[in-house]
Order: sequence, then C-alpha cells, then structure tokens
Amino acid sequence: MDFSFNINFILMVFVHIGVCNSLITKGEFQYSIKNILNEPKFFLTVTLDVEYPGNVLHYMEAVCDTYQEFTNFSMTYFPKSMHFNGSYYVSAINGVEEVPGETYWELIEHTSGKQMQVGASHYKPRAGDHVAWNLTSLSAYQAQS
Ligand code: B12
Repeated sequence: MDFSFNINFILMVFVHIGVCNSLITKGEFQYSIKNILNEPKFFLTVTLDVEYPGNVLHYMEAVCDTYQEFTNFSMTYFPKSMHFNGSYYVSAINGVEEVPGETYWELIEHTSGKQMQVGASHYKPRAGDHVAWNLTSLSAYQAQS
C-alpha cells in the first residue's frame, strides 16, 4: 500500500481549502443603513473587511461596537420553518422602527437595488458587495411580488 500518495493527496486537499478560504475572506465590501422615508433621515455607509464566515448580523454588531453613528438595532428570532432555517427578522435600526403594515427594513444589494432572497442571518457579504438596509414602504414590496 502506498501511504505517501494518500498523505500527499490529503495535504493537497488541505492546501486547496486554505487557499480557497483566503480568497473568499480577502477584500472589502460596503455596508449602509438608509432611511430616506421618515425623520430622522440618514444614509450611513462604511467599508468593512470581509470576515469568514460572517453573516450580515455579525457586521451589524461590529459596526455598532465600532462607529458611534451606528447606534443600535432590534430583531426577533423566528425558529426553523419550511421557509427558512432559524433566522432573525430585523425590525428597527438606529432607533427607527418599522411600522407594521406600512414600512419595513429591506435588505438589498445597493448597487442594483435588488432585494436579497435571504435575511440577516443567512446573507454573507462578499468582496465588492454593497449591502444595505433600506427603510421601505410595504407597498413597494407588494408591487415586487
Ligand atoms: C409577508 C412576508 C414578508 C413581510 C412580513 C410582514 C407582514 N406584513 O406580514 C415583509 C414584507 C415585511 C417581509 C420582509 C422580508 N422577507 Co419575507 N416573506 C413574507 C411571506 C410572503 C409570507 C410570510 C407569512 O405571512 N407567513 C404566514 C404567517 C402566519 O407565518 P409567520 O411565521 O408568522 O410569518 C412571519 C415570518 O415569516 C416573518 N417574516 C417575513 N419575512 C421574513 C424574513 C425573515 C428572514 C424572517 C426571519 C422572518 C420573516 O413575518 C411574518 C409575519 O409576521 C414569506 C413567504 C412565505 N411563503 O412564507 C416571505 C419570506 C419569509 N421572506 C423572505 C425574505 C428574504 C424577507 C426579507 C429578508 C427580504 C429582504 N431582502 O429584505 C425581509 C426581512 C428583512 C428584515 N427586516 O429582517 C424569505 C425568507 C427566505 C430565507 N430563506 O431567508 C421568504 C420565505 C420569501 C422568499 N424569498 O422565499 N416578508
């Protein structure tokens, strides 16, 4: 039995995984919170390093810990269902709460304006992204769907 082949193969797999991870983690993305609907209006953007394996919630905590303009956010946990694995629903950012039936915090790719198909627990920003929370009127959501 040639054990050296097996060991070389295993080493190659580890090196490959390492290189892929470092490629995924390298780079920056932009993160914004945007409320141009109601007072107090704001549009704040920061550039962050992609961290492996960071979801949007991870960065929301990090910006609140680091930048005083990003003050707080609120969320509710929805357990695993047929539509998603256990996830957090974000209901307020920087003290601006959604108004049920009227407005909600929408997670978008800012450059295209496209809505993310998953929420804060599951979207993992990648290098070059511009991820934004945008306070949106519910009528805009109904028009999209
Ligand atoms: C209605 C609806 C909404 C409404 C909810 C308020 C309302 N007026 O009812 C609004 C428009 C606000 C909304 C927002 C979002 N939604 Co929505 N929504 C739905 C929808 C069509 C029906 C939910 C429902 O009423 N179920 C029936 C009730 C009885 O069950 P329930 O458990 O109480 O439902 C609640 C939760 O579903 C919760 N909710 C709604 N959306 C989301 C998203 C996430 C990530 C979480 C944790 C909870 C949550 O609000 C519902 C009412 O309280 C589902 C599709 C579906 N078929 O389930 C998508 C759905 C749940 N939403 C989805 C998504 C992605 C979002 C957003 C992240 C979109 C975005 N990019 O902004 C945002 C949430 C952002 C945030 N602030 O955290 C996805 C989740 C997929 C996933 N794997 O994560 C679904 C499955 C649609 C899809 N793309 O397939 N949503």
